[in-house]
Amino acid sequence: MIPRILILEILAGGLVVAALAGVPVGIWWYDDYSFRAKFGDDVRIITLTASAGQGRVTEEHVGGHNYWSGKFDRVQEIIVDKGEKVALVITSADVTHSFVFPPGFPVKDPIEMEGGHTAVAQFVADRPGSYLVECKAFCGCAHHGMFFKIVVRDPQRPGGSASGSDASGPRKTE
Ligand SMILES: [Cu+2]
Repeated sequence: MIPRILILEILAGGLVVAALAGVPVGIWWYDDYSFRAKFGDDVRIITLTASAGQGRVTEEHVGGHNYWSGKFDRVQEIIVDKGEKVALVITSADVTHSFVFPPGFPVKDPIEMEGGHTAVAQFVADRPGSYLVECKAFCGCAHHGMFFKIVVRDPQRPGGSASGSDASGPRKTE
C-alpha cells in the first residue's frame, strides 16, 4: 500500500506545477481577453510592429533577441472591406515612429508611438482605394522602408474597387 504521506506529497507537487503553469497562462489569457474586449467583437484587430532597425512594418513578432537576429517580412497589403470596423494596433520595437495616413483616409491624425509603446487607430473603412501609410518621424538609416499599404475594397464590386487607385493616395476611379 502506498503511504499516505507519499500521496500528499504527489498532490502537493501537482498543485505547485499547476500554479506555476496556470499563473502565466492565466495572465496571458486575461491580457488577450481584456485587449479584445476593449474593441468589441465586430472590430477586426490588425496588429503590426514597427522596427526601425530593419526598416520594416511587419505582422511578425519582434521582440527580445529576435529583434537583432530575426529577418522580418514587410507586411503585405492589408486588405479591408468597405464598412469594416478596424483597430490598427502598432507597436514600436525600438524608437519613435509616427505614421501618417493619406488624405481621404478616415484616420486624420498621425499615430505616434515611442519605443516599446503601442498606439491604436480605429476607423471604419468607408472609401475604397489604396492608401499608403508612411512613417514621418526619421527613425534611422532604414526609415525609407517604414511604410505599409491599406487597400479598402468594395465587396459589392467584384474584381476589387481598388484598381485604378495609386499607392500614393486615395485616387479613385469612381
Ligand atoms: Cu521612420
